[in-house]
Amino acid sequence: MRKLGIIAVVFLLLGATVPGASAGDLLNYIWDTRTYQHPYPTDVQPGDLVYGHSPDLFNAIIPGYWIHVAIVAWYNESINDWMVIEAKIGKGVIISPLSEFLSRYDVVALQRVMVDDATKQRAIQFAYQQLGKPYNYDYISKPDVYDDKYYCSQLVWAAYLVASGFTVNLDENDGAWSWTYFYSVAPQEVYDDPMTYTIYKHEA
Ligand SMILES: [Ca+2]
Ligand SMILES: [Ca+2]
Repeated sequence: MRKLGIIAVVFLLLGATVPGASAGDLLNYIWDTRTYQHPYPTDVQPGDLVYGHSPDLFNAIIPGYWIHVAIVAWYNESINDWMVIEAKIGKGVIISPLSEFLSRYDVVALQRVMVDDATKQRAIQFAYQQLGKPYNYDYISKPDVYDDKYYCSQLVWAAYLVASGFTVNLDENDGAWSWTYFYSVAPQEVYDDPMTYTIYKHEA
């Protein structure tokens, strides 16, 4: 796992030195051309967290089984799809349809957070307020809650911290050092946190 951490460092340097457009555009091209098939999850609620796993390049970049996480925001009646808010490599904080999100990954999961609905709505609101901010490539330092840039798991972690009045920390090790994740909050750590539980998982 230490090797994966070192790759994360390399990617951090890549993100810091290569013009964001080229590396990000390549990654998004790979995602956009993928069409994994998953049954649409039947039990979805605002505030749920959706995860993706890819078997290849992306798992070398992002340590942990899950390489991405987004927060479910609202149901869009006009396209019959849930909308998720995500901090995406090369794009920053954006809104995406859940069906498009699911199609990028060969394994997907949906989790529920053990808080009340009002807290979930505040978490969604926090994520919404970050729309348009750039992607944060720093997977090493302690992430800021109020930041001018976010990575995927930093966004959902910060959203639930603020929404809960700093009582719900979705980082499994609550910001402690690890050789795999350094001081970051990885998608895997949100998945493993005791305040989240899995309600749907599917492998294409
Ligand atoms: Ca925790
Ligand atoms: Ca952590």
